Amino acid sequence: MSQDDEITEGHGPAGGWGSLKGIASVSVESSASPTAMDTLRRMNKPGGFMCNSCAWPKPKNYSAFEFCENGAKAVMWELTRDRCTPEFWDDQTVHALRSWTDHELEKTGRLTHPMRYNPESDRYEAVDWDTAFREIARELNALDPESAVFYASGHAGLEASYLYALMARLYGNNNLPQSSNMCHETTSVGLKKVIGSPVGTIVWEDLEQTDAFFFFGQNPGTNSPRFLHPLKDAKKRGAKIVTFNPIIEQGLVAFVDPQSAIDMTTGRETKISDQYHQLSAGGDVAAIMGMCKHVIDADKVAQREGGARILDVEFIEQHTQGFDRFLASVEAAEWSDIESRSGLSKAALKEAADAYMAAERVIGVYGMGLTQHTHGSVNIGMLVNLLMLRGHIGRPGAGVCPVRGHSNVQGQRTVGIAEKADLVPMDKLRSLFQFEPPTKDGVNIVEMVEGLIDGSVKASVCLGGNLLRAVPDQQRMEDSWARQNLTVMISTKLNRSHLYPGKTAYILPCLGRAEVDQQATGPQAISTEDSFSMISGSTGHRTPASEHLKSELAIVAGIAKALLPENPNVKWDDWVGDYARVRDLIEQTYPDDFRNYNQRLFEPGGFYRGIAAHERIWETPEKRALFTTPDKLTSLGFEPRPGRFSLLTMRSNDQFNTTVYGYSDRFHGIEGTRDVLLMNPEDMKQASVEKGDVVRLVTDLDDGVDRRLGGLVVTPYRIPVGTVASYYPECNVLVPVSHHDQLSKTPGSKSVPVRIERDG
Ligand SMILES: Nc1nc2c(c(=O)[nH]1)N[C@H]1C(S)=C(S)[C@@H](COP(=O)(O)OP(=O)(O)OC[C@H]3O[C@@H](n4cnc5c(=O)[nH]c(N)nc54)[C@H](O)[C@@H]3O)O[C@H]1N2
Ligand SMILES: Nc1nc2c(c(=O)[nH]1)N[C@H]1C(S)=C(S)[C@@H](COP(=O)(O)OP(=O)(O)OC[C@H]3O[C@@H](n4cnc5c(=O)[nH]c(N)nc54)[C@H](O)[C@@H]3O)O[C@H]1N2
Ligand SMILES: [Mo]
Repeated sequence: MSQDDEITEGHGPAGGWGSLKGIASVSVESSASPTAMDTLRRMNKPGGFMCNSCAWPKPKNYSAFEFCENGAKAVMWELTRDRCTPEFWDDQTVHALRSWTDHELEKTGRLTHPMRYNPESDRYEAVDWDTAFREIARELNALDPESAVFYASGHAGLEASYLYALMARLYGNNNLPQSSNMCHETTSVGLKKVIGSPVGTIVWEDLEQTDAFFFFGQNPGTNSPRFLHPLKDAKKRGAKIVTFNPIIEQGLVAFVDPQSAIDMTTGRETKISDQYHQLSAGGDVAAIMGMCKHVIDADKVAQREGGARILDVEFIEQHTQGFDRFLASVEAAEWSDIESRSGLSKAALKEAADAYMAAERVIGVYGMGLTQHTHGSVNIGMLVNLLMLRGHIGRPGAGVCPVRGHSNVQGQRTVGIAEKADLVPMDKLRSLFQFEPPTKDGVNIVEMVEGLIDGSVKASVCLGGNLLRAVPDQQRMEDSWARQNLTVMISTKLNRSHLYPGKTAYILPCLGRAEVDQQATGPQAISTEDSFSMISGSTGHRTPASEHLKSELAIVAGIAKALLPENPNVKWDDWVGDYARVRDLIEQTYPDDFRNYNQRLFEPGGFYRGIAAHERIWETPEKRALFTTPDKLTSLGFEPRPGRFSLLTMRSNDQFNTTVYGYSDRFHGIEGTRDVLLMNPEDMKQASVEKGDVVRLVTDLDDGVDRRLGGLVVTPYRIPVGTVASYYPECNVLVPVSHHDQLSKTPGSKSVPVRIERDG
């Protein structure tokens, strides 16, 4: 290979000095306040505030620095001294700002005033809160309630989220889509279907007892770095880690603990993965099928030779259904299909199966690599099949661990932000608030996008997020979004969604998680639920970024009070004055989950909501856990053909979703740009492109819509043949809204069929 064909690679372990440099550079880039470090020390501890980044749990025995590179960046970003004030608009128009990058938009700093769009000047202008609430209410009341949507992005706490959902239902719809519709909805639907639980089954103690972690498409180094600490401890105990991922993720290769003085000064690394299997995107069904085939074969040998059974026969008999059919499909699967669909050899899968069989207790971890496919639910069913062969659900040290995204994304679902009416205890709402809750299901994100395109969605209220940038078919969305009668964005920073204002458009700036939330009865706490279903209180200590900010809860209540008729059982002012009263309502609505909510708010590590499948109680219609039989060995929704590649949209370690902190993705070895296309050198030959060529991707789907993204620089990379990768959110113009998981409608962002063309 010539010098020019050199493969780009990630460098350095996760953690270590690289993470401190990463934090330092965001600190400079964001102009974070000099006292930001004091704030970081209070993070994720009782009495402090809960990280506003990801949903990884907080241990009971917290350390002095209970934060990670990712969380520190998110906090620094929020604690910037930069402000996007009304004067910012003196020199800018909305249309001119469309040429700015996401990074430049957010770097304008924290929003300081409620702002209303003026179409004549093409600018946002400051407005007072009462006017904003009144006009938003007027616009919403002029519509059929079915045409308004209330989105939430997983940032807001349980109290504001409960009231947000209540407001939508009092107004008259269940149109409450959430960011998890683009994320772990596959879990909410697919995992629930097979084990009766829409969330993971493990708790913190299980991490300390397990013998093996199997990682399928989750990247802790970038997306949940605090996970690396229990992984390091597990490795010390001799536990094994086996990873399936098309891309080499540095955090799954090695870790230097930034909290350990010895590790830092000596550079001592903990090797994370014992086995790293670079499968093709969408290859998990086949890979797991191959492992199951090895396990079943080994069990047959054991039976023949009179040895101990490999399968947990008792568990399978007592707790599951569908095993015989699944067994038949394992026996029928051909190794040639398994190898070609997974991109892995029979021998590699034997190695993985051996590690699986050697472990008494196994945890299956997964993330977007399983959920964001056309057959993402099939992926999850397969992982559960594998775990159940040896009874690895609902016993110590074993279980299934979906790693959730936003800090309260799981909790928002728990307290009623749900578009599906049957997930909400409507009888409780009816008796508490004396109204008739809507019974019709609302829209999820895919249906919302379809509704925006066909014009049936006429108003959107967004509690957090940058929805326009996060959804599939982004280009088609931009025009449709701006056709709405009303857009309301409750935000902390300026983002692209603000630049496509509806006929009436508001940006409502809210407090950040680290800031003091002062109300009539004093400073308020909020609460969040993490990936392990632990609920923790959070109290901000910082002076708010502007005196004009309101809390998310106060903004929701402000809109609701203006919007809805008087109801003696609905006391918006009292609830804003004292959030403990909202927690009482949550407890009354969900008594099993939130028993003694206010008393338990600050228990170290949080209090446990309880998950039935953890106790081997299966809340499926069959009252059993289900083995599922896949109808094909791939989670892709398309077949290979010459010139067609499978595009995986990825995250850099310098971004939080649509928030781009900077352009240094050291874990992937990409510096100074995000406009890259990662390709296997073999594929480069096939496509007749060379390193440095500028290409465009065109979505390879015949539905009459032209989807293309140019300006991408070809970068040779260690990635399986047939799979190419580029960054999210830039690639969202390429993801067709119709390309989603069949069961849950989660967009298939990890496997988009594309062609490669020369650009320019
Ligand atoms: N720093 C940072 N932290 C974050 C976020 C962020 O953007 N930045 N986002 C937050 C949110 S909302 C979420 S949902 C989580 C997301 O966290 P993750 O679930 O980790 O999501 P991704 O990084 O999108 O993808 C995970 C991994 O899947 C792999 N993958 C892709 N396709 C396949 C496949 O077909 N099979 C397998 N086995 N693997 C595949 C990718 O290479 C990648 O390593 O992180 C949260 N935390
Ligand atoms: N192609 C592709 N598309 C994807 C994905 C992918 O992997 N590939 N991932 C999907 C996933 S997993 C998700 S979760 C979505 C995420 O998509 P979004 O919901 O858009 O992501 P956020 O990070 O919530 O959005 C960032 C904005 O939230 C606002 N914000 C930040 N903090 C707060 C706060 O405390 N309160 C309020 N009210 N606002 C705040 C800021 O204004 C900021 O601009 O994108 C999805 N889209
Ligand atoms: Mo997410």
